[in-house]
Amino acid sequence: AGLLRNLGTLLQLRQMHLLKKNAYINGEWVSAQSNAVFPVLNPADDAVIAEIPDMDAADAKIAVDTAANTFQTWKDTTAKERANILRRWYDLCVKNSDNLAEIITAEAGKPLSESKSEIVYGSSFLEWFADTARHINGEVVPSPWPNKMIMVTRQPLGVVSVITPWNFPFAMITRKVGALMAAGCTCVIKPSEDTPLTALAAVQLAEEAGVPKGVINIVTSSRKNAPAVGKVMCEDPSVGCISFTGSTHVGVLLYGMAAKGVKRVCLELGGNAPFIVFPSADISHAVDQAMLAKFRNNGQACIGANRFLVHKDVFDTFVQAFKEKISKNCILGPGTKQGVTCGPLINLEQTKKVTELVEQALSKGAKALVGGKPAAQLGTKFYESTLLTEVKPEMRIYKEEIFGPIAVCYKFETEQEALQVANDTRSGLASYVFTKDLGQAFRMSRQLNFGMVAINDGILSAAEPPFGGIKESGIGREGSKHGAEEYTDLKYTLFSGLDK
Ligand code: TXE
Repeated sequence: AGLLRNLGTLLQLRQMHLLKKNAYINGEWVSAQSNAVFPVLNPADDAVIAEIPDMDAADAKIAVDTAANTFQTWKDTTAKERANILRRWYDLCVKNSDNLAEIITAEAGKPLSESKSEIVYGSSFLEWFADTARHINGEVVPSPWPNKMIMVTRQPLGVVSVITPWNFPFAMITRKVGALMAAGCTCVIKPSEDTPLTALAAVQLAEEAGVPKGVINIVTSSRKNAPAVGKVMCEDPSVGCISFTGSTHVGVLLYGMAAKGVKRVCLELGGNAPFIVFPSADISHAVDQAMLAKFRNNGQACIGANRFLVHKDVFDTFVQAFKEKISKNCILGPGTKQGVTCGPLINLEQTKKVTELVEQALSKGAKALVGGKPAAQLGTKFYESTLLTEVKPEMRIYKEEIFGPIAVCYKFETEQEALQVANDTRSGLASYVFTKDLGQAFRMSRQLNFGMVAINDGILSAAEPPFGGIKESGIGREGSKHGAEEYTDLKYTLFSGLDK
């Protein structure tokens, strides 16, 4: 019954060829060597959408070897060739955006409108890195010695192992693969077990765009096999870099394995973003932005606002307006349904985590002004959009990345207190500040210990700025002119004696 129900969803796809059910190695759509498969579920109704290869270490090794062999020729392509391929891939993603969006919604659960936005956002990295490819420049440095020349060039790192999460299953692939291809690297991707179909569809379009076989390889695996696949992807000597987006826990594990081979890492891990509202702020604007910063993708975003710190003078006004907006605008349901703004959570583990965090907070005195429990009548993975007040720093929900539709509010009295509370976390990814006081905005920008600070805005990711965090939120930057450089090493060549 489950399969039939989902066939209904997927038949809306105009391009059925984008629905791939095999992994992709050396330009071939392949099964696992063991022939094992695992199911991909629709989180809205728990139905099986597809069964795809459950690969293990042996398959990962083949993929890494393929990427290593292909690197020998790919590294010598011109920047212009790589730029043209990326541009064609970008064009195809835009052309197929409706189909790609349907696949995202089927396996990630987000509303179709959000899936479409993700395609626009994710594709923008391919366009950006098509341009960037031709600007990864070296330099010639004045030499301290007469008649000698110092040349500095940027060399691609080789094979990049790409491990991605389920929350932005398309954009996390394009942001990494666009950058590493621009730099001249090849890759093996292990997409999340929850959302492999989007990754496979994106790579089908890469093939159509003319990406040569072996440049991009995809190893699909269940959660059970992820550690074995991950070990090969981190420890094989021909891998030059591990690029990971996911939990801090797994990031630390991969970093440890990379350390054994002294490999480069690019880690984009969890956040605990403060959203600070000062008395001078335009409160109605702040509430609109809070809705975006909190409820986009149902709270499952690493830059999602995790703690709302609101000045005592505007606390009641902000909370009241926020409560009204949540009650009115958060419409729960399957992502395919017209008018739905909040889909299910991705899986049972995430639903359990959110449920426990809220239960613990309520039991210790927090108050739910809206929501506060699972929306079990809709399915096993739905949770009510929730607003909590009376939250204390000792509660887990205050300290941990919630990754769900729970807005947690805390009242502060002084700028100093807001800063101290905001910085009191081991994470350092995104932060948000609402104020009309320019001096205050400047002080916040300087003193907030986060990789990204948005002043009077609730959305800050794009292809142009450098995306990334400090402290336990990660290492390295994605997007921007720096994103492709992450996948290069500087090489210094000294020219001497050539004038003799
Ligand atoms: O992440 P995992 P999960 C945070 C968020 C969330 C929590 C747990 O707080 O609640 O992490 O989510 C692969 N070797 N973020 O469990 O486990 C896994 O298969 C190799 C923040 O989904 O880190 C998937 O492809 N790979 C975040 C990827 O790691 C392994 C996005 C991410 O899964 C592996 C997601 C192993 N041993 C969660 N174990 C963000 N920064 O946006 C797991 N994986």
